[in-house]
Amino acid sequence: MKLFAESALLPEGWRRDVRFEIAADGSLAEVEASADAGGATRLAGPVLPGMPNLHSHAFQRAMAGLAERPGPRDDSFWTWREVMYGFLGRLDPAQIEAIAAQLYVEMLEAGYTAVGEFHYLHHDPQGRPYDDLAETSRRVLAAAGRTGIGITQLPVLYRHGDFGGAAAGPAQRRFLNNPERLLRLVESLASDRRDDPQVRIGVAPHSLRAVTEADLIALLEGLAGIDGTAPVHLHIAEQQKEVQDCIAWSGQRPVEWLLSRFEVDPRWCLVHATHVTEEETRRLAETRAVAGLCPTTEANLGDGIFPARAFLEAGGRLGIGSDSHISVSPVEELRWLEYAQRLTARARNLLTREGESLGGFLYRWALAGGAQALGRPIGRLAPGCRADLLVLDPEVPALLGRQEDGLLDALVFAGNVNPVRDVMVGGRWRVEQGRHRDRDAVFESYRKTLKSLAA
Ligand code: NGQ
Ligand code: ZN
Repeated sequence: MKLFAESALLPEGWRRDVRFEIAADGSLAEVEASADAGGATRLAGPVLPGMPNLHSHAFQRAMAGLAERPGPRDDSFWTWREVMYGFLGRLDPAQIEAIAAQLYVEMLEAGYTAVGEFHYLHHDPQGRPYDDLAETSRRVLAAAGRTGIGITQLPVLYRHGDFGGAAAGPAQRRFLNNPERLLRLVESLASDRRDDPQVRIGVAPHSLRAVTEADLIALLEGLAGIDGTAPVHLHIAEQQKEVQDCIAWSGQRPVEWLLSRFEVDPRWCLVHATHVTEEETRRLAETRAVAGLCPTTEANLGDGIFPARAFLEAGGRLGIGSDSHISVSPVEELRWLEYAQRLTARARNLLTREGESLGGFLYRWALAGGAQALGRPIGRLAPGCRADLLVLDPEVPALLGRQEDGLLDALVFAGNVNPVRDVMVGGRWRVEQGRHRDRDAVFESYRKTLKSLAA
């Protein structure tokens, strides 16, 4: 297949008259700028690489908005978590798949072409493993396959309820595995999907609350025997209480604890490293691991504000995720990353250098960090990478007359009416004129699922 764009964002910058040649395996075979259209299909507007969404708990899409009324006590992350636990206690595998498919349709229409699924809902409501240990993992992969989004699935190791190996509570029993059993699950998925260019399997120790040092060592050692370069994600230092509890237990802060014991490298992604000191910020940047930020969820849960400016100045890498899916929009994540900094510093244009486009900078930065964290050849319109691209509608009022990085500034700061027109993932069109091809059918199963959950 050959495509032609009048304007496209390539790794070397914006280029005009770009011809893309797509190989049968869904990767880009050739990308040529200042080319002739020849017989190539002309795209309807400017082209961007699709955005990776590096952090998702798919099932939470169906509870978005259900925890927005004050309860009898002060509400917090921890009271939200109780609501979330109550919600997930009833989900069955078919419902998990239907919710994930709905979410992935929404992600694709919003311009996310790959997702990092931090998957921990492994067992039945009583905590018994399904006959197939990977039952729910496969359901989520099926939802990704059906909708077409690329996926890095990160089966979660969750073993304990708090720091120091405290016992998990009854609401957490659906999550629990030991390293050996989780590794069996990972190995089975990884061997099934070895030749699927749309899927990568990694691991996710849930948080330092949910695994001990010995668990983490066993997990990483086992993973080395399955896939030595697989991504490793974990939640870290999201809440102040979590930091205080970590200090009480170990004398160290979470990021400090991790960096002093493990060789954190570029295949790691530390999600919501909200509460970090200046020194932790600098040391984390030096590891070249990705800081996974989910600004709309972090705002919704009252987490706090990651020191993104200091982190970027120290050479840090970051990417975005929609996490709880209170919002499914790369525009909103990128915008709130900057806005939180503006509101605390009471200043403007903070996350980039003099003269540089902020929208352009944020979009490129999240492409690179997201691709690194998901461990797949994505985020770049270059030969050998997946053909994951977005065609913007040039007739949307907010983008009218804007070009190149000016277009990205308008997109990130004023793109409230979604201007994503067509979306290709792995060489296949999944969204056309703003609609996912299976939108209606996927929505019907989602409607049934919500109805049965309400009953
Ligand atoms: C999660 N979500 O695993 O879904 C977590 C909350 C926890 C976010 N951190 C539960 N946003 O961290 O214990
Ligand atoms: Zn999370």
